[in-house]
Parts: sequence; C-alpha cells; structure tokens
Amino acid sequence: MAASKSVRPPAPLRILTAVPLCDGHDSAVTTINIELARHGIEVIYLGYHQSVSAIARAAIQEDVNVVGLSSYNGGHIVFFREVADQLKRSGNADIPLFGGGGGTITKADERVMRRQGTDRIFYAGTPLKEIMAVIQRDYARPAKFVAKFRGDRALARAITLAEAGVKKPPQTKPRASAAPAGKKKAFVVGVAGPGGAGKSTLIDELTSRFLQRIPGGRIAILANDPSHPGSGGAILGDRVSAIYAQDDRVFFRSLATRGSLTGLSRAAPDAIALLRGSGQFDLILVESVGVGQESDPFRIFGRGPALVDATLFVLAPHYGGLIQLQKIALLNGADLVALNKCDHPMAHTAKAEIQARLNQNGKGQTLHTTTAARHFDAGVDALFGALAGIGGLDDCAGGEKPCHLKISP
Ligand code: B12
Ligand SMILES: Nc1nc2c(ncn2[C@@H]2O[C@H](COP(=O)(O)OP(=O)(O)O)[C@@H](O)[C@H]2O)c(=O)[nH]1
Ligand SMILES: [Mg+2]
Repeated sequence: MAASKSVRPPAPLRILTAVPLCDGHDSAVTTINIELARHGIEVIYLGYHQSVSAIARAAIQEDVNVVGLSSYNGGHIVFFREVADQLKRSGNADIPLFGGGGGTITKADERVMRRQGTDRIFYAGTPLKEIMAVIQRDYARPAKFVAKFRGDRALARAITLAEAGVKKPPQTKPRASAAPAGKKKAFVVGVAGPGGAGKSTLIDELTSRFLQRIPGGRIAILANDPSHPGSGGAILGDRVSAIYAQDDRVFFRSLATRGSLTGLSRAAPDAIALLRGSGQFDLILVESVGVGQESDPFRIFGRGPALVDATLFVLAPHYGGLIQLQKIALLNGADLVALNKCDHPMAHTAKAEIQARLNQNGKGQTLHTTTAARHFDAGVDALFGALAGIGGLDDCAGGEKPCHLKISP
C-alpha cells in the first residue's frame, strides 16, 4: 500500500546534555545519552566541567527541546538556577531544564530548584524506561516559527524548521547566497574525511586561529553527524571537541543526517544558505560525517550546484595503503588537503604517499601536515593561513611550514 504523502513523521526531539562546572561524573550522563539515542532522540552532548554560559549558548544555538544536566558534586541549587536565569535573560525561557544526580540532589533541594526554574529531577533508582517515557511525553513538540526569537535563537530556529521540512514564513526564507548590501559575504569551506581523522579537532583549532587573527569576525560551524539507522536517534558529539566554540563570536550547530546518505543532513543546503544570508559570518565551516571513497558531500564534481566555496579533505595516517589512497575521489577535487595526526609514527610514510597522489593530479594542491591534538601547532597555523588566503579573510596567509614529526626510533 502506498504511504500517504501528507503524513510527515514527527521531527526527532533534540536534547542538550552536560555535566556542570567542577564535576567530572560523566558516567551517568553517558548511559543516559546512549539510552536517549536508542529511543530516537537526538542528543547534543556538551561534555563535563561545563559553565553556565557554555550550556545556555549551546541550548540556544542548537535550539533544543530541553536541557538535561547531570550533577553530582554539589552546588546544583545555584548552578541550575543560573542556567535557567541566563536562558530567561536572553529571551529563551521557553527552553526547559531538568536534571539528575543520584543521591546528591535531595527532594528538599528539588523543591527549591523547581521554584527557581528547573522542571524536574530524576532520582536514583528511576528506571531508564520511565525517564524516556517522561521525556517523550513532556518535551516533544512540533517545530514552529516564533516571531519574537532574536539573534542566534532566530537563526537556530530557522535551521530547525529547515531540518523538519516545515514550510517557512517569508521572514525566514533562506536568501540567495550573496549577502545583502552592507553585510558580510561569508567564505564557506566544506571539511570532509574519514571518521576519526580529526576533522572536528582541526575545525576547533582553526576556530582558535580565526578568533585570534580576525578581530571582530564571526565564524559559523555546521557539524553533521550520523543518525542511527534503526532508532533514528543520534549522539551529536562534535561539540565535545569544540573548546573554542565557547565564544559568542562562534555559532555552532549540530545536524543529524536523518537518513540522508550524502554525508550531510538534507537540510544542510538550506542551513548554509541561512547562515550566508544572515550576513553576519566571515567564515562558515561545514563538517561532513565520516565519508567513504566515493563520497562527494559538497557536490564539487558537478552533480548540482556546489554547496561550498572551497573544500578541505582531512586524512589521518591510517588510510590503509596506496591502493586505498587511489580510490578516494575527493582527493582529486579538494582545494586543501590535510594529513592530520602527524604525531603518529606512520605520518612520515603517509606524507610521502599522499604527496605523490596529489602530484599525479597535477593541480598544484598543497598537502598540509597537522597535529590538531596539539595546541599552537605550526601545521595548523599554515593551514589557516592558506585557507584565509583563498577566502580573502585577511592578509595573514602564511606559507606551509613542516610539521614536527615525532618519528619513533
Ligand atoms: C561512580 C562515582 C564516581 C566515579 C565517577 C566516574 C565517572 N566518570 O562518572 C569516580 C570514582 C571517578 C568518582 C570520583 C569522585 N567522586 Co564520586 N561517585 C560516584 C557514585 C558512586 C555513583 C555516581 C554514578 O555514576 N551513578 C550511576 C547513575 C547512572 O545512577 P544515578 O546516579 O542513580 O542516576 C539516576 C538519576 O540520577 C538519573 N540521572 C543522572 N544524571 C542524569 C542526567 C539526565 C540528563 C537524566 C535525564 C537523568 C539523570 O539517571 C539515573 C536513573 O536511575 C556517587 C554516589 C552516588 N550514589 O551518587 C559518588 C559521588 C557522586 N562522588 C562523590 C565524590 C566526593 C567524588 C570525588 C570528589 C571523590 C574524591 N575525593 O576524589 C571524585 C570527584 C570526581 C570529579 N572529577 O568530579 C560524592 C559527592 C558528594 C557530594 N556531592 O557532596 C558521591 C555522592 C559519593 C559520596 N556519597 O560521597 N565518583
Ligand atoms: N594523536 C592525535 N590524535 C588526534 C589528533 N587530532 C585529533 N585526534 C584525536 O582523534 C580522535 C578523533 O578526532 P575527531 O576530531 O573527533 O575526528 P573526526 O571524526 O574526523 O571529526 C579524538 O580522540 C581526537 O582527540 C592529532 O593530531 N593527533
Ligand atoms: Mg567530527
């Protein structure tokens, strides 16, 4: 029987989870995250030791249905109140807050916390099934346009509507890619590469260079992560690596693929257009999910209009040998190629092999060698310089410097 076209499956619920400042108890929230994703929920996990402003900023930019904090080390009465207050002060009091914390948060604490803006506390011994049922019952709601939203929340909601496939009112229609007069014209870079190569870590380090070198500039990051094909849920973990995204000059948004097999969410083209059209960003970095040999997430090979202005392909030394390298289509078209994890002993050989592969292309592609896990890495400096040079971001474009390979004896 043909499925009815008019029935749209409800958009997955999006929840931000985090552990407060000075608290490293992340085992509980990790269990909860997995369970939420198993129940079809998209989880944006911020990590442990997170500040009030980092949590509020992430909740706004991710446009979540609810914030869930896991708190064990005490201080919860003040901390939860501050998160609720910060959301309220920024005009986002509609984002509810709940939490859990084993034996630390008492019933008496909860009564005070409820008066101060916390919705509820899940206590020790509450079955996970019950927690999931309550969350689905009380926090799922259809995405709607809200005229009073301002700033990052308005932008975030427009992206949510694009993700949900909701017809947008005229005010939120993505504008053409050219920025309106007097506004910034963003340089959009697609970042692709196998899962685990260090794309997110590298993006974070590039963000730090941007913040240092482009005073007053604003950067957006669109991080695509896979949805679970069975449950439809997802753990959108790219924000955990995003140390430098804790800055109001950074707009960070996670997108789940929701069944799209291109390496990007189906909403990514609209989201990119919305970010470009906002006229407030100098640089937009779009991270694909971990891509395979035939992937072309940014349409650089002519199947439809290209989504980005330039492409960065990131590899780690474990790509599996020369033959594997030959098969990676994006190495033919990427404007910039980075060999990351140059602290690994295999990096030396990998550098020679990838360089030979790029030489065969005959396009003058430069191979950048980076160690994104290390702050102040000279290879990342050089990569940012090259990127800024192509994008005309400033005059800080530098030459490629060799990375400091730590080759084992
Ligand atoms: C495991 C544990 C540790 C592990 C943490 C491992 C990790 N990576 O998380 C280790 C051994 C490392 C550790 C270290 C410490 N710990 Co400790 N730890 C615990 C312990 C025994 C269990 C916590 C836990 O994970 N439980 C498992 C979860 C799944 O069960 P639950 O808590 O019942 O959770 C339920 C609900 O609360 C809810 N929930 C919880 N979070 C969330 C979040 C969301 C979004 C939702 C929806 C629901 C939800 O879900 C569950 C449903 O049943 C507690 C004691 C306790 N009973 O709470 C002490 C405890 C929290 N630790 C304590 C202390 C003091 C410490 C240390 C300071 C010890 C030290 N001196 O070094 C350090 C601090 C570490 C740090 N960096 O913060 C104290 C805190 C006292 C206080 N608040 O005043 C406690 C209470 C022990 C005690 N009685 O003294 N700890
Ligand atoms: N040794 C080493 N590890 C790195 C480097 N860059 C990233 N990593 C680690 O590699 C893992 C995957 O990184 P991530 O940025 O999430 O990869 P992605 O899947 O490509 O986005 C993380 O544990 C990072 O800390 C690096 O230069 N050297
Ligand atoms: Mg990533």
